[in-house]
Amino acid sequence: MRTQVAIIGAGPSGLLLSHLLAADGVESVVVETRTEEYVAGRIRAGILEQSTVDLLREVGLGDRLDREGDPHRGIYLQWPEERHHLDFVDLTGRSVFVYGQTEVQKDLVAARTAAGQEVHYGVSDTALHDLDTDRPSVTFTDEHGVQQRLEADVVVGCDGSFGPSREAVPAALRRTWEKTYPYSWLGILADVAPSTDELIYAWHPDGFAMHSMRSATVSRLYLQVPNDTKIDDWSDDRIWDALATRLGHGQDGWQLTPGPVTDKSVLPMRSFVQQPMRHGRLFLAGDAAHIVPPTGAKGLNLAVADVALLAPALTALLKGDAALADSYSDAALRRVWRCTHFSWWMTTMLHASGDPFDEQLQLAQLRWVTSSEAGATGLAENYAGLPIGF
Ligand code: FAS
Ligand code: PHB
Repeated sequence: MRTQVAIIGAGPSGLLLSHLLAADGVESVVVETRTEEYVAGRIRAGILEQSTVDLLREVGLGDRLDREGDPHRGIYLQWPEERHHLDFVDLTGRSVFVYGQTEVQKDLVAARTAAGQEVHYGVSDTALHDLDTDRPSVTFTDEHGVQQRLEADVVVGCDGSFGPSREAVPAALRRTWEKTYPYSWLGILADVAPSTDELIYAWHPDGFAMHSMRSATVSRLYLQVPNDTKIDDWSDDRIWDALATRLGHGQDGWQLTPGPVTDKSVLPMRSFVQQPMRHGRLFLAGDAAHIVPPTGAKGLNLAVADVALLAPALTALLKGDAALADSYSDAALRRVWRCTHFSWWMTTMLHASGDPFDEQLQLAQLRWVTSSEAGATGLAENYAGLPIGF
């Protein structure tokens, strides 16, 4: 098999990259270890920043987003007895959209299927070869158990945090940074109308809580829990009680309305960055190169920003102009580190650490960000998203 660009991973970065390349007349083949249904069903991100929404609209993927997405002007920051709204539109002229990653994935799969994109699902033994030559290739066992070799001009690792691509960069040439946070998120989906019009990020001495949503009838909420939490130790009632306490049920007449929990899971929190995001004819994009704690709603948006930079770089490279490809890693990492810092900042500001000194710093920071236009603008600028070319 031969193509121009071999893409490993059919998550949002892999499929969006294939879509952007096709728009430039560049052919690609995608290989994916899971089934199409499994990838589409993973419950993950919920917030699209302005740049992501703008890009999806530009490339013909914004119709359902505009019909079913929920534009939000900002968020609420809260601590006991206080809740303050930050209006991103007033502060920066940019907004965000609530539109789940599962919906983005469905739109991507529909568009790529309609375009006849070649995607091999259910592969195994994926391996990368000859990346430092101009004839790289990917080998894999296809879903029928047949050994395949996909020859390409370029290989792109869009294979997330557990794929083989990031370690295909020689250890002597790669540098990684990693931070594991001393807490995790317990996330639930519930068939109940959200009790808030926009997201609530709540600091509480018992631990962080967040009220998000997926639609007018489905809520998405999170609780800070210890790292070794067993999901079976958290009954639905215990989850709703903790959410009510931490989100301020009864405060100024506000009520949290519980409902049937349809999904619950524990998500570890970590920051990870690998550089460079390129080695020879291998390029990395999305979670293959970086992981952020979800407190800043950046994971999916960073993946989109990577491929928005990478697609024109590869198109030019395949036409003989290597300038954008040569600058891709440094350009992408500027945004990666900005978003890594913002995600760390939101996480350490909002999660209880048990340290009384930390607690005072966190409350002082929350009071400043909600009372100073400069502080609020700094948060809004990062949360609602920087221009793609930042
Ligand atoms: P993905 O991980 O989505 O996709 C990589 C794909 O590569 C997968 O489909 C995988 O099966 C495939 N793959 C792996 N190894 C392979 C191999 N050997 N061969 C072939 N294919 C292979 N972000 C937020 O902004 N907000 C959130 O609330 C949030 N929650 C999250 C919850 C979880 C449990 C996880 C894991 C992530 C969450 N994220 C969240 C981040 C998430 O949204 C990612 O940023 C986003 O999925 C990145 O997309 P990709 O880079 O395409 O990686
Ligand atoms: C979500 O709705 O899943 C969500 C929203 C904002 C975040 C993280 C997750 O920061």
